[in-house]
Amino acid sequence: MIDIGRWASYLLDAEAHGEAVRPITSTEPLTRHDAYAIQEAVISAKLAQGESLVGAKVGLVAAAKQAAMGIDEPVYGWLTDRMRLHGSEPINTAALCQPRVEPEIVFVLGDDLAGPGVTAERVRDATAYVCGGLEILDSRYRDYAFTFADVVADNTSAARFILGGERAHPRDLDVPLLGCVLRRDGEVIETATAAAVMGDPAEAVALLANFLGRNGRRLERDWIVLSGGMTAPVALVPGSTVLADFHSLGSVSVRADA
Ligand code: OOG
Ligand code: MG
Repeated sequence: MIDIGRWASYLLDAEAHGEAVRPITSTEPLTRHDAYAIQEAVISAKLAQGESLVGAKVGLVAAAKQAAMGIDEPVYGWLTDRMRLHGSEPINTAALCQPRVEPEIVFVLGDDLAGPGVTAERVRDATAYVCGGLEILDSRYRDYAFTFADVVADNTSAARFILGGERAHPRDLDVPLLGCVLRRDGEVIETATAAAVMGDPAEAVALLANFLGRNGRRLERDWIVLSGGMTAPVALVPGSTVLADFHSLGSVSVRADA
């Protein structure tokens, strides 16, 4: 029997100390079910410490992202209020293990979305607005060396996120055609269009709602949903700034402490 609580504490300790650890599966095998049970225990512990749930994320959906991580099965995780960055506050990288940044199209919901049967069309109906965003990942496993089950247990590397200030309704934009240029200290590092995420990021949100529906959970009104990194992630090195320019949705940036 897997000790769910023990592995949840293992990951929470790594996060608290900003020190990456060995993947769980280097000690014992985990099923997909075990992995999501550990993730659930990690989130429950955060909620018990006073954090609140503000949304969810789907990941490993774009081909560039899957290739970068060597995993081709989508994953989901949870977002809490403590992960959200506002404005231009710099990130204290010393508190993190090994932050990386990726650009995402963010959906903020105006209605609940409960699977099964959710389609991209339903996602658009339930969306209050989309905006550009950056997810700051911070795998608690050394060098991001993990299996599908490890990364699921680790709440899919979720650490921080920041939303851009410009909003639009997905019906007023051609979302798959939204281009994004990712720069680090002015240099272009990655580029993509939103179609990199399952042809349309709304499809990834539908996938997420349908995943959750299988476990009796739903996406809720007012939640923030990160629809998946559009590009390979870039390292957030101390003293650097990563900026994503989104067509029609303005730019979002994150600065790391020197
Ligand atoms: C896993 C998280 C994946 C995405 O958008 O693809 C993810 C990782 O890359 O560490 O958030
Ligand atoms: Mg992501």
